[in-house]
Amino acid sequence: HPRAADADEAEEFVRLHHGEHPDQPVHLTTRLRRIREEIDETGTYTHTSDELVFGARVAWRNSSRCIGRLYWKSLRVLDRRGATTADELHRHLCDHLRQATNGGRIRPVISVFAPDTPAGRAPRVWNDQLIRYAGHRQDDGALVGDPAYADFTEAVKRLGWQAPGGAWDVLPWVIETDRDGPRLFDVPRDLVLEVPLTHPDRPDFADLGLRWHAVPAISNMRLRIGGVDYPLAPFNGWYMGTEIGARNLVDTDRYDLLPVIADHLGLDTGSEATLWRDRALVELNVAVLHSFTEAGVRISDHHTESRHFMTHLAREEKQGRGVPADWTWIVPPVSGGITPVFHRYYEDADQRPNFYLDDDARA
Ligand code: HEM
Ligand code: NRG
Repeated sequence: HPRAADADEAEEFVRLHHGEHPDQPVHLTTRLRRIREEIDETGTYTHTSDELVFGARVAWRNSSRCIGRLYWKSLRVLDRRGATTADELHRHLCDHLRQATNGGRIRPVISVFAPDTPAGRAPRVWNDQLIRYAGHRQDDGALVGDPAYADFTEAVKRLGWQAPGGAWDVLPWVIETDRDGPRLFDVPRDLVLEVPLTHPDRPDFADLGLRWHAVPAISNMRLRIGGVDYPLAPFNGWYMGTEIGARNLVDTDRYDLLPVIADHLGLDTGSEATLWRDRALVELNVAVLHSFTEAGVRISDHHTESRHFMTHLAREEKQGRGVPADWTWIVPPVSGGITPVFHRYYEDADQRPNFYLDDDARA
């Protein structure tokens, strides 16, 4: 569904950009008139490089579910609007991973591909993150790998993916263009940094064979800037340890590992009141943070990230800006009450630019 740009939203965005860059050489009323003309003629308009960079950074700043926003100004923005073929897209996605991973010194990066316009549909990837593990349904009903990806795994198998069948198989990319339809691409192994999990004071923890990938790179959110939709704009920062140690490896509909870890630690699982789940959970989170740090892969713990978010709130308020935030996402999934972000409430608001999931009712 090709889309026209919303002229009022364009104006609001250009005014915001101008207001935050008072020394910009671009004349506000001239730019506004040019945009109106362009939309009248073509149904859309093209962002300048400065507008694209600012728009992507502010979309992060406005992401009310994200605790990591202190660094919003440092987002590295790769302008990939010119890429059209699946091969070009593939090369740029590889380059994204290379620049983001940076040998473990992870950098926040976004790659912005072509927008939807009345002239044509933008390219897409089917993957919801650039790096994820497959989930293989066995004949006996058991599941090997990440259950959250069982349907996606079946879809890529139908497209011809030859799955190794292990618990940690990195899923291939499905890149879809109007010209070629969906095409499968393997993610080059050397671009996927992974960390095997070890525990600082339990040498045999490594025997569990657990691991996780270094870079979380969301690729299914639409970036909306000034009334223009960029359906493919994958972005990444670094992990907060709890995302891996309290959710991905722990949720009962994900790797569901607490019973395995409790058993490994020799905990008494006979009664909930021994808090064996909580004890296993803490040791797993210790292992995640320890392993990433030892491997030289940037990660942060939920106490530090919560403090940084409080700093962000203060800094933004000093700039005269509110910080829209969703308490239910900001508060970490372990030890909520001993982090400062727990002890207050937040205003939430749908401020633009922003990132949207396409089944969102909003926008
Ligand atoms: C969500 C941390 C960078 C945009 C989150 C969540 C965490 C987090 C913990 C909640 C995830 C969950 O519960 O599943 C961080 C950290 C970063 C970072 C530590 C390090 C720099 C970024 C960047 C962007 C971004 C660079 C965009 C440019 C978002 C968005 C969500 C989110 C849109 C909500 C995702 C959704 O609705 O599923 N972030 N983030 N974050 N973050 Fe960040
Ligand atoms: N919980 C998801 C990732 C969501 C976004 N988290 C970030 N984003 N840290 C997971 O893969 O566990 N980021 O851009 O850094």
